[in-house]
Amino acid sequence: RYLKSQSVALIGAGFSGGQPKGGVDQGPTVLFNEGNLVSQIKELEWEVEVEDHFPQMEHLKPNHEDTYGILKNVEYTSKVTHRIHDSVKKACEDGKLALTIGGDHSIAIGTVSGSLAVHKNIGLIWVDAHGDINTPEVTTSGNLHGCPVAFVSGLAGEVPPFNTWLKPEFDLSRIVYIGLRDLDGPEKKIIRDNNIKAFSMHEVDKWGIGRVVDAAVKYLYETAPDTKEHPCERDEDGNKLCPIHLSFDVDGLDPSVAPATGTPVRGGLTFREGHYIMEALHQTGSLVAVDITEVNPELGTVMERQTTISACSTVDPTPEKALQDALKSHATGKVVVIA
Ligand code: B3U
Ligand code: MN
Ligand code: MN
Repeated sequence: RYLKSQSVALIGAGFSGGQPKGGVDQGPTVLFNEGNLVSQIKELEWEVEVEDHFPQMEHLKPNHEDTYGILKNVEYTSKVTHRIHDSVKKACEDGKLALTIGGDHSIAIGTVSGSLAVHKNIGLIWVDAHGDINTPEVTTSGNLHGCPVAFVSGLAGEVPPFNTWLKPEFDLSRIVYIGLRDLDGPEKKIIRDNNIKAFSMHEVDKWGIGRVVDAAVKYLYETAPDTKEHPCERDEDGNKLCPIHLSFDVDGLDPSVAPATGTPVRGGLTFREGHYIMEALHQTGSLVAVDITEVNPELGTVMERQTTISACSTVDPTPEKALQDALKSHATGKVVVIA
C-alpha cells in the first residue's frame, strides 16, 4: 500500500552515545553477522539493500564537554541522528521499508523525523519498558535515549545543535505505547497531560496482546489527520488508513527473552507477545519503518547474548513462532520477520 516494492532498506545504526554503556554500538554488526539478518530477510522473499552501516562512527567521539545542561553527547548524537534521518527519509521516499538496527534508542530522533518527513500522517507504535519522553528539564540521567519522543515532538524545546536540522513536528496524538512498566515521575505526568495513548504491561495482562495491538492500530487509523494536502488512504469500506512506524526497544521484552540490553526491567512481554506484535503489524500492510534498538551483545553471559540475538533475528518459518516475522510477505501472505 505504501511500499513501492517488497524491498528493505537496512540501516545499521551502531550508536551508543545516548546512554553510558558500551556495546550497544555493536548491535547491528552482531545482528548482521551472527544473526544473519540480511540472508534471513532475503529468505522471506524481500529484496534487501544495506543503505547505511556505521559500526562505530570512528571520526566522531563522545567528549565530556559535549553537553547541554544535564544532557550528554548532544553534538555527537545530533550528528549521528541527522545521518540516520537522511537514510530513513531516503528509504521512505524510495518506497522501501526502512529497517533501522540500533544502537540505543536515541537513534529514533533520526528514524521518526525521517519517516515523518515523507509520511505526514504516519502513526508511531513504541514498544518499550520505558517512555523515552523525558525533556531536558526533567531528565535526571541526562541520557538522550530516555528523550527521543520529547525531541521529535517539540516537547524538548529548542536544543542546539538539533535545532539546526530537526523539525520537531511529530504530533503526540500519533504515538501509541505498548509494554510500559518503568516510567519516571515526570514522564507519567507528561503522558497524562498530553493524553498520550498508552498500553502498559497492566493493559497487556488485562486485555491480552491481540486486543491491545488491534486497539493501537485502530486508534492510529481513526485519528489520522486527513487533509487536502495529505489525504489518507482508505480501505474498501472507506475507513481511513495511515502508514505505521514501529519503534521496538528490545527491553520491552522480558529479560528472560532479551537479557542482553542495557536497562532490563522484569515483567515484560513474552517471546510470543513480541512476535505477535510484529506479525499483526505486518498484516496491516501499513508498516513503512521499523526500528530495533538497545540490543547490547556485550552485556550478559554468552548464552544471554545468543538468546537476545535469536529473539531479534532468527527466522522461524511458522507463523506461530516468529518475532522475526515482522515482514510478512505482501504478495504471498507468508509471515516474515524482523525483531
Ligand atoms: N527513564 C530513564 C531510564 C531509561 C530510559 N530509557 C532507558 N532507560 N532505556 C532515563 O534515563 O531517562
Ligand atoms: Mn527505549
Ligand atoms: Mn527501554
